[in-house]
Amino acid sequence: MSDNGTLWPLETPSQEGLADGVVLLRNFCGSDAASLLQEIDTIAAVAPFRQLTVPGGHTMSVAMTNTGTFGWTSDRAGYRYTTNDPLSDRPWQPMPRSFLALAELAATEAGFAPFTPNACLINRYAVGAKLSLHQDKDELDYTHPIVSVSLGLPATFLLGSLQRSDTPRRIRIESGDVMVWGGPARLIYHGVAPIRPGSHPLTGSFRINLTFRCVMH
Ligand code: MD6
Ligand code: FE
Repeated sequence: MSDNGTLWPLETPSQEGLADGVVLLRNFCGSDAASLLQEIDTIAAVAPFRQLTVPGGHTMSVAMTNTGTFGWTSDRAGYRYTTNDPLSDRPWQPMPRSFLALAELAATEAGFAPFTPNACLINRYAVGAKLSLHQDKDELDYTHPIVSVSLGLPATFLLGSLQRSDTPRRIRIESGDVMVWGGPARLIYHGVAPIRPGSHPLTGSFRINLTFRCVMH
């Protein structure tokens, strides 16, 4: 099955090295998009998307939920991984096999095998939502890569460097694209520019991003 509507050009899978340790797999999972989104609906029915508060006190524009042994969360006390959803105090739901298989395959394709994630952060962006420049550094073990899957509305990904002050490169990311990120790039600054208005055949006015991580335990 294809997620290709008339307005959405069909791209052949291809691989781009964006920086040392950053590989973009274009349209790697376009044909899985509908079934991935169905799994996400099932997950969000139990662990709903929520806009978290950061330690500084502001509310994130991106709404989040998780699947896997660990889930990322934030509140006034800080950022951390938890085994239970703070909203329900029940464990996050097990990661669907299809998610695990996709993450493993993408990591292998990018040269980061073996990779067995135990956390999947699910981000939902409405139009205007953004993610400020940050490093992913709550995982404790940086030998593992991160696999990032984009679905729905396109985004401008901000790809920085190890120094926050460097101006990030702007990279257009579309539904089905998978970015794999590790080794020398594991701690680079990155973010997502405000999502532009639009409509995608599978997600309407949203962008969804999955980031698969291996959290130390
Ligand atoms: C997003 N992604 O694309 C947010 N982090 O919605 C991330 O913050 C991210 O895509 C680390 C590695 C890849 C990513
Ligand atoms: Fe990140």
